[in-house]
Amino acid sequence: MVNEGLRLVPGYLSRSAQENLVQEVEKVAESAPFYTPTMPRSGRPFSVRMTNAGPLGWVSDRSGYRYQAEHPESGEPWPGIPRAILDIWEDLSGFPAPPQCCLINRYGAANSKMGLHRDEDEEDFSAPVVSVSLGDTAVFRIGGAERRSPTSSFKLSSGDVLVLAGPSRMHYHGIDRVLNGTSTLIREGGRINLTLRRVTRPG
Ligand code: MD3
Ligand code: FE
Repeated sequence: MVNEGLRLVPGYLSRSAQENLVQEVEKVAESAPFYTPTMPRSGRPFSVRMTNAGPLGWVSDRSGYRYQAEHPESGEPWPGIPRAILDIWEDLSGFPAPPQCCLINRYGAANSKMGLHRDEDEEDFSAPVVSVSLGDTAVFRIGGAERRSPTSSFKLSSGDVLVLAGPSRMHYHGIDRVLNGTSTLIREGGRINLTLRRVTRPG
């Protein structure tokens, strides 16, 4: 089966739940502002801005990709993962421990994308990844275990949740583009993605 373990839950979040999550993201960003990560080695800026909640945040700079407990610009610990986000993980992940990282990706109204990659900076891959889409619709692409594996693409709309368990957890994926003006959820336009992950080995 192609993308075994992938489960898309369209329309999982009501409009009011989505509005609440945008408010929660704004609160997180008050203590941990969005920043522009840069690519390892080249230092080229990402087109997506990022922040995190939870004990470990995913960051990228010239030195590489890694998880760390502090915001890279302020040096402050990341804020806790909001209850409403933990609830989504509890309902859909099927995993007995809470997420350690909530990466928050902010796609602006123009030309933000994310190239094909694997989520492989974690120590432990046994837990699923849970992804929540808010705001403008994204064209999402997913392939297989190798970069050259065939890919397929589908749209992720505001309120959709994607659960990546089993083999799909390690599959290549990316965001080809964001379709401007497809949602009224975010006043300034664009898209927010929440990616929930376990990072360290259990025990
Ligand atoms: C498939 N984020 O932050 S979400 C990322 O929309 C990331 O911002 C994208 O990929 C975004 O790493 C894609 C959907 C997603 C997230 C994690 C996955 C798909 C995935 C992990 C494994 C396979
Ligand atoms: Fe990813």
